[in-house]
Amino acid sequence: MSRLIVVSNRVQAPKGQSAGNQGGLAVALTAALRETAGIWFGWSGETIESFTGEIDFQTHDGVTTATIDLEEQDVEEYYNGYANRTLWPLFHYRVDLAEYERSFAGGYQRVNGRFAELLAPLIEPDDLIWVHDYHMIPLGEELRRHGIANRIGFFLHIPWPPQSLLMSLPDHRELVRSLFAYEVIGFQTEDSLENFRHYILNEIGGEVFEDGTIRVDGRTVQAISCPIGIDTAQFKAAAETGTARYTAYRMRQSAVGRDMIVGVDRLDYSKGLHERFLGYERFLAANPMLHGEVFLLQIAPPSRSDVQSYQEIRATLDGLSGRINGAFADLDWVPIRYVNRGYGRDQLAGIYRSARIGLITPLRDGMNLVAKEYVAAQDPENPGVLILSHFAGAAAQLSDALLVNPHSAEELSDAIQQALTMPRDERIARWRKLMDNVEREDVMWWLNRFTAALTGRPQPVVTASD
Ligand code: GDG
Repeated sequence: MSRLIVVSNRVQAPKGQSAGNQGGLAVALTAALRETAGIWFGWSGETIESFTGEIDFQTHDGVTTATIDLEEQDVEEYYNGYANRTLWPLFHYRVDLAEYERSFAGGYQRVNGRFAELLAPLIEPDDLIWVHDYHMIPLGEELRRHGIANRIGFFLHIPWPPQSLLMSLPDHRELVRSLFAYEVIGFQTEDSLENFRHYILNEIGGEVFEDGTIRVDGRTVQAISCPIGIDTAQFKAAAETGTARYTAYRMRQSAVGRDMIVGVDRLDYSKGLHERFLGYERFLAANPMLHGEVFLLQIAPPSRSDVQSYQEIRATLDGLSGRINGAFADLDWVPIRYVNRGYGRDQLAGIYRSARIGLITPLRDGMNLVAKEYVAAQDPENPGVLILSHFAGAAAQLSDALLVNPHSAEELSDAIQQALTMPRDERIARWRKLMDNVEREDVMWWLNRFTAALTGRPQPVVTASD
């Protein structure tokens, strides 16, 4: 079996982290790395004064990680710059927030070059290389420059935007052309794949074939839609742990007789938190008899706080939650509990399970794993209701949720009302269909589907018993 080399901006199998605290992606990738004695390569998250090119190798639990430190200018231009101030907003359809600076593009290319230079000598002829996400689009091409002829795959975790938006990116053609150094390109949804195909046909005159292959300038890739899942069995089990039960008990104690609505999102403008609060405000205004009967718990750990648009969304949400609480709260009731911190996975599972509604309303999202986790954590006898944005990649699989347009406060308000009054039979029927998908198309299904395309063989890299 070929050794797997995973490359991503950050390595998500940090030293000494217990398996129970890892996200599903890290669990699945580390299982595949362990099975094939592979390596996970990426940035350590540390900044140093000047780049040394040293690689820190660590082996924990049969998994080897190889991390490098970056210098401050790299982090500013590549990570805070091109990745998070240019590509992230643009790929989430926020051209208004995208910043185009040549120095960002230069830093992005430089860091991808550094990754390739340090990674290339570690690669053996039979290795399969799997590159993750928008930070690393040109890495495949950089590796080819170092003579790497292995099969290399790329998976994009975020949406691929329509051609008309992508064209606002200076050098968009070069960026897209660099993808043709890969053998396989994976997208979260058919929608993203279709946007990509459309761009290729209309912007650079490539050829798109029925079997999913695409040819540009004589180079061929296989482009697939391959939606990521969660480690459903692990999450289901997490919801049954003592920690989860105790957390659920604490939630009930703190809100006796009240229905909880929960949202869990990194503090990011793409997650639609502003619009969600406005929808909830509309619901409160329209339903005075339900005041005191329901509350919204919004967990939003801050992220990317060096980037100005993230500082702005944080300030906006501080103001909005304060305004809504000021207008509607009573002596013994606060309508929004807005929490800027993270919780452990088991606690999170307990919170999901005690919530009557999962309110997940991104304006754009590659997939949205929280929606799947909410489903996996429910009590089969008395499940809650998932309200999900049409614009989350997950909506394509989770069509039995209450699907909403997050831009419409009225639609959000109506959906909350419908969810609160939904009969138990309907909740169970909807949940079963949702859970059926979350169990079937889990993270191992995703991993095996992608690696099967990459190897060109249908055998799974990781088997069910791992
Ligand atoms: C990108 C794409 C795509 C959140 N708060 C806590 C916590 N989390 C965990 C959730 C979930 C993960 O973080 C967030 O994943 P999402 O999918 O919701 O969103 P992004 O971070 O934007 O991820 C996205 C994903 O990549 C995978 O391809 O689905 O579309 O944007 O697992 O549970 N975990 C813990 N405490 C928290 O407070 N332990």
